[in-house]
Amino acid sequence: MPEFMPDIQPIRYEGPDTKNPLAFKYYNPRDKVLGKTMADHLRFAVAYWHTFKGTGSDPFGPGTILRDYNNSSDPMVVAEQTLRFAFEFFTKLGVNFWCFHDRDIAPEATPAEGGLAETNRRLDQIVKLAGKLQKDTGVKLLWGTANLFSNRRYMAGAATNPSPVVFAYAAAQVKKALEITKELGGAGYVFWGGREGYDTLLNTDMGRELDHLAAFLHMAVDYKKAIGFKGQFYIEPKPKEPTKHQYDSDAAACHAFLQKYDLVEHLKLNIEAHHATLAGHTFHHELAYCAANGILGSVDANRGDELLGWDTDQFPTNLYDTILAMYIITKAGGFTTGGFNFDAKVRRQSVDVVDLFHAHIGAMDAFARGLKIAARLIKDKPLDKFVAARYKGWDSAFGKQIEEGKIGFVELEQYTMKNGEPAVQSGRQEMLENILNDYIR
Ligand code: XLS
Ligand code: NI
Ligand code: NI
Repeated sequence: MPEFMPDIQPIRYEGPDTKNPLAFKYYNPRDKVLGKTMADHLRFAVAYWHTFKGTGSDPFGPGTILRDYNNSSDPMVVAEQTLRFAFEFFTKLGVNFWCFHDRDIAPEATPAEGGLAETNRRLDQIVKLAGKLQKDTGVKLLWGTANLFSNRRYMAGAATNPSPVVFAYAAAQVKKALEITKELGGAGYVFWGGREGYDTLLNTDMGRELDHLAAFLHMAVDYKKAIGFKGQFYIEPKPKEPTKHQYDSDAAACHAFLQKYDLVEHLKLNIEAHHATLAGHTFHHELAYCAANGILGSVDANRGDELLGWDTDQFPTNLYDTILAMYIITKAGGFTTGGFNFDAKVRRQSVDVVDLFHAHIGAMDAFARGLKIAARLIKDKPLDKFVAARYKGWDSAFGKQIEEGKIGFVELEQYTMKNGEPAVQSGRQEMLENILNDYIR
């Protein structure tokens, strides 16, 4: 098989002092941090859609990015060439995982070409090749998913569509996506509510749509059991885009939905950094919410732009974000089935293959550096010690009585009458921010 990128050598770790832009400065996969290799902590994955199917198009113009693997008029030849390019990219970059939507890897057939049956046949053909390439390279599938938002049939949603006929089509599509994810040994499967939301409430029965979304997820859980798929299910919060309001708007909204419909034992969350920001939260907040509630599953790593209000899907480079993410994730026990999927795309002017490498190398280094700094914070405990001291009143006999539900308002009133005005204590935010900065070395 001829190489697609003969000029690019496998990316190696060269350490922080290297001036080679095609080398890792911090990500050394075999390096051990807190008793685990960096590769095992970080479980990096490449997102097929942005990295291999992204063309740089925006609302003002078509794509700018031309790739050699797109050089055929036969879409199945393009699909095979894209897959081969992708596995060469994974191998040269040194990532162990990938993620895809069904429609990223194989082109959907029109009704005239044979509809769903032909679409599924095409998928099977590509999945067979993907299985072989996975075996040859050792690269694994972090998660699969279905694209339930691009085709015009899904313009009013998939599981939340006003028509049961569309609901059925979406179910058929997810059934197949689960089968191929299982076949490729996927560690997980993601449900992101593509167009599950509304553009206007004037035409929407919200309560009914939410019931339908839950019914759909229960059917997926049943089918997962039926075929013996062992991967973890995730739901991915996002507040808006493409709809004005998405039902799975943030971690807390997803958690409430999963609890209401008895789904919380079946799905964890896939937190995307910039979806958090779009929801008016920090990435740190969404991860911390999940950790506090035992629903942290996986991460879509990217960032937005503070001056642009839409989903820019840029590669993550902000060290505060990566340090705090690694701090929360590592303290919560680290990933089991999940990992960091770079749900990010290069900018419209970054038209060269080498730009894909720079983007991923920078993001991987940012998380590796974040991991090392977080590990030092975890070992030295400057923040943990402060937090423990701040809450120490709850460790007293009095605090314990409240936490254990042994006393109520009557006793608390008596206590307050006796003890009077509480002493206040500084939150020391500025000192803590300085401590955090001090660890960035
Ligand atoms: C879109 C989502 C999407 C999911 C997978 O904003 O992030 O890429 O991760 O469907
Ligand atoms: Ni996104
Ligand atoms: Ni995503």
